[in-house]
Amino acid sequence: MIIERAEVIVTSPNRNFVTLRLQTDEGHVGLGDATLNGRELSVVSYLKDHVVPLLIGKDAHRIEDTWQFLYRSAYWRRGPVTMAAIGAVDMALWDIKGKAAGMPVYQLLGGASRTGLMAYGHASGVDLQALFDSIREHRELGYRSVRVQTGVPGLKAIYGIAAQSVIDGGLERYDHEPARRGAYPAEEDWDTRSYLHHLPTVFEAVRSEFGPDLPLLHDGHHRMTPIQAAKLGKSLEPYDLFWLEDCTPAENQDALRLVRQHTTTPLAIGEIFNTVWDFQTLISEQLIDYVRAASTHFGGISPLKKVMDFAAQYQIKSGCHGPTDISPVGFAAQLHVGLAIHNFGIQEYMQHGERTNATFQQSMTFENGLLHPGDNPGLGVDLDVDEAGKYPYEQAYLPFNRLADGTVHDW
Ligand code: EZ4
Ligand code: CO
Repeated sequence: MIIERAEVIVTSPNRNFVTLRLQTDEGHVGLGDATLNGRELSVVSYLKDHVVPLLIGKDAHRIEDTWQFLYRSAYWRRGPVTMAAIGAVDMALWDIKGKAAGMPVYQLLGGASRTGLMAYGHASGVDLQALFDSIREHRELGYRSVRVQTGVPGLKAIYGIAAQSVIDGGLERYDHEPARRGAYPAEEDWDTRSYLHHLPTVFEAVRSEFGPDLPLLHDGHHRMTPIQAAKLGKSLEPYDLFWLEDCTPAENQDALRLVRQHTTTPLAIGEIFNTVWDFQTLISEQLIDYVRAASTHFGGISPLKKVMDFAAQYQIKSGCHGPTDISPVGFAAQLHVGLAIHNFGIQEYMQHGERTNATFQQSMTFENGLLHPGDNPGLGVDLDVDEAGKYPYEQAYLPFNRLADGTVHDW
């Protein structure tokens, strides 16, 4: 089965998505997600200029060989642009293999290890009242666990509080994400001291309102030093978090060793990691509890399965990154992995907007708090190319942070 055609499709139904569409001589179509939030066109170029020409004429069944060829033959390794491009090829080839076999991808990965994947949603609010309302809304939507993010007194705008923005003249959520359309990133503010004082009071209030059973998560979004993160982990111990995510910037992995020495709050990291090797120390030294890798930014399904098998030896579980800037294709890819592996932990699920769901038809279901990728052959996602054509790319950036004295801080 030969790859005959390869196209890169950019569409912005609610936000920008980059999709690789491969077609074989036997008529099978495979989709791969190559969306890199805020840097989308760099992956389009990497694919169109450097990858697509190498794919035409290749055997579509040779997933591992194609992955290794794209990874090793470039000489320059890793990085989000390269790995998103390779990830899209990998997903598209798994999609094709599933369709050729007449099976959903999870069957090819070993079959289902559970009935569905526990999902958590993003509850947030500028203050406690808004946060409580958001937690209730999420429970009504069927979520059995939630991430908790709130405003911090004295700070105007911070990460993780669902915002609204104007699209086509109407007020609509911009796919629940903080990226903003425009030519320059929005500026937010930050003060770690205020945050460290405030956050334990938020979790205390949430626990007293909602009781001890609801699994609660929190994303530190890379903004603390190791000792600050250790202090936060310790101060949150009475509230029994499911995990504390990205407590320190991802570059310095030694930081996690220090945090680990001080707290039993479970740690999750890796949404901006690109390869299995980025997790080598964190997994083998048991410095984390959950692997946050996303199929899209991690080189696809093949390496995600490998890192999770490695993690399984240390009782470390999955917690794949599932924001709306992962397209329905990338999201489906990690649902298939999550359903198949033994060491599944939890799946982040933010939910795409209506136009996104109309552009990408999905066999996925969300029932009783559990996600399932569906049983359509392949990944179970179809891209409506005409619909996609209605929504051209729009420049959008993630925000950045400045401290009160003007210093740029991690966002
Ligand atoms: O900020 O996906 O856990 N989720 C996150 C996300 C990231 C965005 C960046 O594109 O941290 O909201
Ligand atoms: Co995160």
